[in-house]
Amino acid sequence: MSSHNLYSALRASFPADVDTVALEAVGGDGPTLRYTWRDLDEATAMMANLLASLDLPPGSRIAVQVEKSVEALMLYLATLRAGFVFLPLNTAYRSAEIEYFIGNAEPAVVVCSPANFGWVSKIAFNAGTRHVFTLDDTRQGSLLQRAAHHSREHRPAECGADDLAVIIYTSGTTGRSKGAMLSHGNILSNAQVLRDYWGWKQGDVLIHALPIFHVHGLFVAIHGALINGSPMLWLNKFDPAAVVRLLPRATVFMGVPTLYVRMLAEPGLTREQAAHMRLFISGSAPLLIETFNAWQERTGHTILERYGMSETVMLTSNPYAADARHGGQSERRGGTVGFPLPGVSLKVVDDQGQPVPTGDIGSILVKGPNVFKGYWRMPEKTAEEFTADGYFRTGDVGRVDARGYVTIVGRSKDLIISGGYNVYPAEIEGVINEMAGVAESAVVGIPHPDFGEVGVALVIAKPGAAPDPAAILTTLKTKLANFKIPKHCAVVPELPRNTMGKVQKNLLRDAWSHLFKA
Ligand code: MLC
Ligand code: AMP
Repeated sequence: MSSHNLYSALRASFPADVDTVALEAVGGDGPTLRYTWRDLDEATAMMANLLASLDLPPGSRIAVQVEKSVEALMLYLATLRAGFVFLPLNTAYRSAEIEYFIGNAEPAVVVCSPANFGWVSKIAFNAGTRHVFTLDDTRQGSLLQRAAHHSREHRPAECGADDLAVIIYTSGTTGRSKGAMLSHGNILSNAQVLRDYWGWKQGDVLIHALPIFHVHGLFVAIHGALINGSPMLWLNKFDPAAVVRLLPRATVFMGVPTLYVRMLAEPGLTREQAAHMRLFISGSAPLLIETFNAWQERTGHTILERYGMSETVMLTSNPYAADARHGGQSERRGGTVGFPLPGVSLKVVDDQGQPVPTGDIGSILVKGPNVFKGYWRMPEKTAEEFTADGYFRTGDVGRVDARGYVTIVGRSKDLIISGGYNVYPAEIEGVINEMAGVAESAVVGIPHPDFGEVGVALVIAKPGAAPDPAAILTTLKTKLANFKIPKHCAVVPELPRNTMGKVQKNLLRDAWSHLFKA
């Protein structure tokens, strides 16, 4: 039986009339394109049949680094449908990063943009990948050409709830990225909980403006709409003015805080323009209370903030309506991430792993059907991140107040979240430290009005050397994804250290925190 195949569950929620519009691709330079539910079903069948025809071993990974498009979404759904494992890759990743992911995941199939075929296929074939297809955001490339020869009918593969559906790479505090393994059951259970908790209903229309290579855009947004049979207004790239223009035709919007900050800069964002909307959701990074308040004032809507991560999908959410589990509280409280979602068990513990008193700060641990199956081929790392009683260590630091609201106050992991993307200082420091004339470096996150937080690189020169900060940033750009590049670099005489000799990043953050203050 195929009842645990995530695609089957989504397909079962399509509206009865499959000839209505499921996706309207708007914006950009191209024409507006409309895709019906039938298009979605048939195109994913054709792609799933193509994948099935390749005679791949069970559990094969399909690694995908392509620009956002409806066809890229179809490829994701087709991979689920065919029972293979989808591996999305940020389009910003450069060759060294892609080489690592492909080498580590050993995908059977790689799909890349036609423009990158030369270098990506070389990496893939060297790593033993048998098939490399191309797809761009204007429906060109070998993937669609090949899929066109396949049947529009396809029976979803039989899957168990614990079978792998997706691997999402998350960077590590030390060492290389880890592939978080999510099962059909992990993702589906979370989608069902969110459908109920956020009150999805008939008539909802989602504006989809996030990238689809991370949890927020790929799971929370897409599954939210599909599992409710709701159409999406689809933007391949976020454009604040375009989103504001679409508000009267939509009911739900999801964004990282930077998207809200940019929309607030649009004069067209008014109470009238947002009157048709039912729900604005924010997550992936802390939403500043100023943004929360400004949004309320401008639009009359209270943003609902939620919290999650790649390893767990969504964990907590402010209430959409009265939450009976919490005395019927319905307030969306700015600065908090709300209550643990139904089915999620969350505790805050001290350094000994003991629960702290209500309101005290500690490490956040979680358990639930949404929590992942472990890191790809890293059993020791997986074991380290789980407690003996099966809780996953999020690396986030927070508290739960007497009313049950969770607040994230910081992170124990050395992580910068910039515009909703995670940046690990250790990775950037490693690349800078290899450069000529550099003795050592420290990368810290400081406040930024647009991205929330950005990296600053502080570099110690080798004796007699004078490395050029601008050249350091230029070299970094050739090696790392653009969102990881620090927004400022300075050569400094020394780095503050504690008695153990460890660099005191908190002091550096304080010293540089005013750099981008408005
Ligand atoms: C782009 N740049 C960034 C950046 N995005 N720098 C830091 N942080 C970012 N997030 C770089 C660009 O390459 C460019 O550099 C310069 O900054 C200005 O770019 P821009 O034109 O302003 O950026 P834009 O293309 O408009 O992208 C900004 C953005 C995008 C906010 C739309 O970053 C975005 O879509 N963020 C969403 C990320 C997301 O979906 N996260 C969810 C993760 S899931 P240069 O040098 O080229 O000028 C997760 C779990 C959960 O966290 O809970 O949801
Ligand atoms: P990722 O590894 O990309 O999935 O990022 C997950 C991390 O993003 C979490 O561990 C948190 O640190 C952070 N995060 C997600 N949502 C929120 C939020 N609403 N507020 C603060 N931090 C968040």
